[in-house]
Amino acid sequence: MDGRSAPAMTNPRHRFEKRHISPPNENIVINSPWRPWYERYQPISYKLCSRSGSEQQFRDMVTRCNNVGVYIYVDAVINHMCGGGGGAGTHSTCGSYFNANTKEFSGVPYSNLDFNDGKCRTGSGEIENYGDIYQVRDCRLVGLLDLALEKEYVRGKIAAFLNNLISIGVAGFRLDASKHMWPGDIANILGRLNNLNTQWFPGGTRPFIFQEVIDLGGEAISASEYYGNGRVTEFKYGAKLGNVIRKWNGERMSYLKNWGEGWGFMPSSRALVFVDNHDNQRGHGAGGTSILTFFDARLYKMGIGFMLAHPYGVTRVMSSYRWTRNFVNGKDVNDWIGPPSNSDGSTKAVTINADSTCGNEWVCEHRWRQIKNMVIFRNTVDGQALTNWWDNGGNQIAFGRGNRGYIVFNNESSNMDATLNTGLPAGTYCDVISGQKEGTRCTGAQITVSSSGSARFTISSSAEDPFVAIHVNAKL
Ligand code: QV4
Ligand code: CA
Repeated sequence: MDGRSAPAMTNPRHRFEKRHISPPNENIVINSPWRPWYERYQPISYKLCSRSGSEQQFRDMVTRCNNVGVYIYVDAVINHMCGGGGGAGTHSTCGSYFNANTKEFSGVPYSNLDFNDGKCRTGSGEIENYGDIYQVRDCRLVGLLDLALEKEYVRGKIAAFLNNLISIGVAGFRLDASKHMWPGDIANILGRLNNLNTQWFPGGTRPFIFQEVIDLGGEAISASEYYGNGRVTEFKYGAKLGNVIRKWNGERMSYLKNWGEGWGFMPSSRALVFVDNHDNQRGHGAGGTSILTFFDARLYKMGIGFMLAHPYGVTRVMSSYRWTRNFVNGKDVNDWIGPPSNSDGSTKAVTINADSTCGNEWVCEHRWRQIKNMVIFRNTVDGQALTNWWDNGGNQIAFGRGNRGYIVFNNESSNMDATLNTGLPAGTYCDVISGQKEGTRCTGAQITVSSSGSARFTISSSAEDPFVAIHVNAKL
């Protein structure tokens, strides 16, 4: 959604940063009476103008980001156009005419020949049963007009859209609603894509692809059907990690010892993982109430800290805006609220305050010191195996990443005082959670690693953040 991104890395030593952005193409404008965030998941054409700005502004952003090594990944909504109830007119972000009743989208153009309604066999035309793979792929997802992706014409239009983005300089795509597309149709479209723009990427570089498939088990469609096309979202990750950190269902952090495939997740080499996403942070999509978000900041930082320290998967950090939740019978009836916006409907700028937090109601989780520093930790330990696991059988755990980094959590209601084998070279390290290394000093806690590699960790159960992380790039 608006502003969603992968984390910022401030350390120039790091190779690059990735940033996942909201759908940039033309979408329906829904005034009901205020504009919901989810209108961006209802395409009207593949022109590049949205609440986030014009095509020129988009090109300018991609160019400026690429020039400083911040690569852009576009959320590509190619399964469908707007909802069948979307009406007719030019209430669209670039003003293209469309008619949802006759399935005419003049900005592409698509006509009624380009949709799946003839193929869908349900009475309502909607997906009624997720146990039927034909319904899931050929019927309408929540009323959204389902594109006939087996058609040469439709494939060509989508490939042209994605290739236009590649030529502008984007580095890859999240394929929205991939479960609702046949893996073979996705493969065909991907086969038409150009290599990345050589102004910024080495010749022959393919776009990075990750497919949104919600597979919590128990459905007819499995994530594994999509491995051949690229990475796949692993939704079990955030749902289960939320239970562990919240200590629900008898879960404890010590059970994380075999986190990953040992928990029934897809192979690490296939997985794209996250603690929360733009859907499940507000009760859409999958995961339910266990999902950790910025609203539970203390637990959230622990969850993100664990994810970024652990070697499993390609990780993604959420970046959000604040809204006021209003739970009615367990459901947030404000789950539709769109991004901070100006009176003309455009999205408010992400301003940066003097203390480096964000203004205008942007949460900017990726700028939180603990999260930003854990991204640096992840880059520092990249390629190292998980080593020196320790736990107390309950909710105190610790592990290292070879001789590059070490992290310790105390999620108990009692204080922790333990001397642990870190595997790190002897020396004094800055804890990058309570502070960080600045010049020749630590702004937060300091940890001393002995010549044998051991160090004493004392973590109060009431600490602002009950975890400590050290790595070789934060050594004095
Ligand atoms: C409603 C009724 C329909 C009816 C229709 C009539 O529910 O039964 O036919 O009106 O027009 C919005 C409304 C939804 C409305 C629909 C069509 O919330 O009530 O249907 O528009 O008008 C996001 C939101 C949806 C939103 C959609 C389009 O989450 O609420 O629907 O955008 O604006 C499954 C999928 C998975 C999906 C997840 C949410 O397998 O793919 O649900 N996740 C992705 C995105 C998500 C997005 C979509 C897919 C669709 O991450 O953000 O949905 O692009 O698990
Ligand atoms: Ca479909």
